[in-house]
Amino acid sequence: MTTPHEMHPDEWIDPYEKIMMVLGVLMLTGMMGTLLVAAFAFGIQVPSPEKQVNPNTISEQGPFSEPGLRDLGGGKYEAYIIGQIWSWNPREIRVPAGSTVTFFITSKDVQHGFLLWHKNLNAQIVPGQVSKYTITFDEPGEYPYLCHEYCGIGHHTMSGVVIVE
Ligand SMILES: [Cu+2]
Repeated sequence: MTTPHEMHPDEWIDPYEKIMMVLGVLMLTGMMGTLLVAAFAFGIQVPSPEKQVNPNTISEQGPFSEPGLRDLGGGKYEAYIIGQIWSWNPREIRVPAGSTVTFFITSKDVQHGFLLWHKNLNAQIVPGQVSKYTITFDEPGEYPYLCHEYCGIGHHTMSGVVIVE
């Protein structure tokens, strides 16, 4: 029977284990490379918060004290939306077809999720942070928005709608 100190160093690691180690390092390197190329060559980055607000005072001061739509002219709008248990304020937004709406969304209490149907808008809504997204609505119709982050017993009632006329 051979004892470890009699083995040649090449035999200390099982060949299959050696293959798995090499594969593991290759995969990690490949994935890290993909991540770096996506982040720096294609500029795909995690969205950073637009700005920070104090959830305790948003109802009294700042743009969230009057949630809703602002008409900037030329088909451009801003929508200030507050998530709170268990509703969105406002529940309805109306814009003409062809409008570009920049959404500023924050939460008054716990973490919510903002999902806008038929559009590529899916955001975490974190108290104290403002999430900002710009969406163009070319097609008339109804675009419901709802909470997709479980926030308590009335979570399923947390919905609203963008009506494009
Ligand atoms: Cu919810």
